[in-house]
Amino acid sequence: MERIIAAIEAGKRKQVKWLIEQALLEGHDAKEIVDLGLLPAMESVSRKYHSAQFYVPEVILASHAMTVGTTILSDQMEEWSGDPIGRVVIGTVKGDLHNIGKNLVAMMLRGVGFTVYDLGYDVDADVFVEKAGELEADIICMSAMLTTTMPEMRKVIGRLVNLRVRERYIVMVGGAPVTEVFAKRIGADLYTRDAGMAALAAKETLQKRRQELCR
Ligand code: B12
Repeated sequence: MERIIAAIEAGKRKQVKWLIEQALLEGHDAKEIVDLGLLPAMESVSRKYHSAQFYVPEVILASHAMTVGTTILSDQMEEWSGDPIGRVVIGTVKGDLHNIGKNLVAMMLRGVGFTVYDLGYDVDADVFVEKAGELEADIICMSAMLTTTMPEMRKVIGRLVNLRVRERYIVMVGGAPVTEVFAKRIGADLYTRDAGMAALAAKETLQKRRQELCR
């Protein structure tokens, strides 16, 4: 795991790919590699960026190496054999290009059995609403990493309310500047601090909602 962390920090994409493939061959599972390799690597990159040891070019290289890792591990997690437990539409809100955290949330959701439609980053409020309708999603997940883009989340919820379809969806929000208080204030249903908790909370909340509808 230390070598994976070092390779991500150094932005060495080929090495990251090779090391993750080796780790999988040695029997480590995808979640373990995320928890002990990918997440600590990005935490370390964030710290180094914060303390000016890293600048934007190094962060971009590390992000690309991280994406190599999440792509390989997503493929692993997609090997879900049971019926999907629900549908999720996920994206990073308009004006925001940060997608590492969002990718991790998508991966974890797939890991617990959701079918996930990833809309990418810089996603317009109308696209969230249209795609959720088109794909008959159960959950809309929004990620924001900039304080300036957080209001986009409120905008999406506003659109759902105006179209009278708000009750159809569980709206889940997250990202480093997002808080429980903010989530409540904008009328979201769910907030969690990290990707692992997001997947479990999404599953639990959807199951609860279905049980309530059956009563
Ligand atoms: C990597 C990075 C970049 C990369 C992004 C690459 C990419 N492909 O994503 C690049 C270099 C492109 C970039 C650009 C910019 N960035 Co930047 N970036 C970062 C950095 C260093 C790390 C972010 C990250 O990936 N963290 C790791 C992931 C795993 O964590 P995470 O995203 O928080 O996700 C976790 C949780 O939040 C949660 N989660 C995330 N999404 C969701 C969604 C749901 C539904 C749920 C439930 C949970 C959840 O789960 C995840 C995993 O557990 C942060 C610093 C920091 N300390 O966070 C700055 C940071 C976010 N950037 C910042 C800024 C200002 C910018 C720029 C404006 C330029 C600049 N001056 O640096 C541009 C903006 C571009 C744009 N329009 O978006 C600021 C934001 C300040 C603010 N509060 O608004 C930060 C905080 C740095 C700082 N201290 O100044 N950045």
